[in-house]
Amino acid sequence: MTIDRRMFLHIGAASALAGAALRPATAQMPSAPPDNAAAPPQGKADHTIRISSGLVELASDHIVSTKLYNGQFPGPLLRLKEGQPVVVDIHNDTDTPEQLHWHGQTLPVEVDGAAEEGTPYIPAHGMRRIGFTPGPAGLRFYHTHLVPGADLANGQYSGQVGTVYIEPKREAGRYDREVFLMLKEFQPSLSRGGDMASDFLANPVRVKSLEDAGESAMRASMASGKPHGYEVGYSLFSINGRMLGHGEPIRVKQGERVLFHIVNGSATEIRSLALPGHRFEVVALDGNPVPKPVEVPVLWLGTAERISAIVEMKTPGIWVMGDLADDDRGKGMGIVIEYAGRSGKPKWAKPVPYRWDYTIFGKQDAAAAPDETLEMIFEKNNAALDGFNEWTINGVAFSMEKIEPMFHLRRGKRCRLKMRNASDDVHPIHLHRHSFELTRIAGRATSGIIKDVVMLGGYQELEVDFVADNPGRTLFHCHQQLHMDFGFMTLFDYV
Ligand SMILES: [Cu+2]
Repeated sequence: MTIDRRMFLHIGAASALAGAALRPATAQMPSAPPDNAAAPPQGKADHTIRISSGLVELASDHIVSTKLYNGQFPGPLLRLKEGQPVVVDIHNDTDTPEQLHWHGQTLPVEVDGAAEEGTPYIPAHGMRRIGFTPGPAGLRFYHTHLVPGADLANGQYSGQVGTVYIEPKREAGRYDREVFLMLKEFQPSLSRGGDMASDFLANPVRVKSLEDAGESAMRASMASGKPHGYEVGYSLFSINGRMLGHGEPIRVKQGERVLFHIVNGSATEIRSLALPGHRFEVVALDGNPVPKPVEVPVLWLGTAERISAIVEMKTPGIWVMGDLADDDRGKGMGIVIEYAGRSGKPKWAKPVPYRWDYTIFGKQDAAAAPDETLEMIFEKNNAALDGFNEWTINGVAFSMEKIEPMFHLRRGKRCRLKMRNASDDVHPIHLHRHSFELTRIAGRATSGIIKDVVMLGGYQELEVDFVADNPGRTLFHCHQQLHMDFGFMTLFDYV
């Protein structure tokens, strides 16, 4: 893993604010066709979410002020039942309109929570009542969905993240109890040059044509005197809103099988997680049971990815479950696992080298043939927007003024997205309102793994298939907030 904190350079808040002017206010409302959502019923809501500013006590000496759901971080865990309609009241006590996105659910545009698709805003100092039928089952989450641009106090840089668990009819795997973990950083700042892990994906064979294109674009930008585009770094890290060593430990008994439901709630970061002396049996990715549950020593989660994994507690002691990056773990990204009857200082040990490979959880047979294929190439214009990198899909940076669909879907058809990454960054690619099946990763065919976010490695290729079965505008974007906000987004519509 290449980590270089020396590259890290804080820049002043003034520059950040100056950059904010790059992006228009997010309060505009695109005209969208009316959707198939029925008006929510009257009476008492099943759940109430209140957006307001508040404090998060990450540690007694590290208290941050940010926007929260119901005054807490993470927001309340919402347990829903697959197929059982719910009514949710969302109150916005802040001065700016908000969007609340139900990540990973197959919902209508009216409630999905993306202005670009046509979801109405939750007005400042106002509220929206929404009704929907939850699904698919499994680990989902909810988060704000704005375009903060250079304003690192807003969007998913804030504390507006919460877990949704949609109870399935049958749980994957035998376990004794569930533990939910929300991984999240606070106090973001802009830096030049990143320290993000980028060499952790399996089969890291770069596609020559993509590498040549990306590297020559980068060389040309450097030759013209541009520095590296801004990245975002953080000074505080937490699991379930507490820095390592500052919250309650997870208390376990020897022989217990604990099902961890882990959400990467970061705006921009890719996370790893290991527990010395233990292995994770991955049973679901993004909430969907995998064809082949397999034990691995380390988990990797791109921004917005979720993993459900069972750990058999068979190595008694007091352990740190945490990020592999010493710096991030040292600043809070971890949680203590405490066996009954044991005491002492929590121990950390670096796991064996391991590369993350989605395909080990899938089937080797090829997926069904698609009805149509959409080709996409992702490119970076280094530092092109006042020092921020601009991102394009097929040469187009998404326009927040036009909000135009670029790809057109035919209802009922199986659509393949063939993606090519002409940059050296890892991109957690996300599709709204639909789940997709991984069909080819870095040259290898796979099938049976259903997700809604997937990491595309630097200079690599990726194919996913989905069935166009949820009419209405559908947003597709990189879930790295800084990439999404500066162009890496597009809209699908149905024809
Ligand atoms: Cu990206």
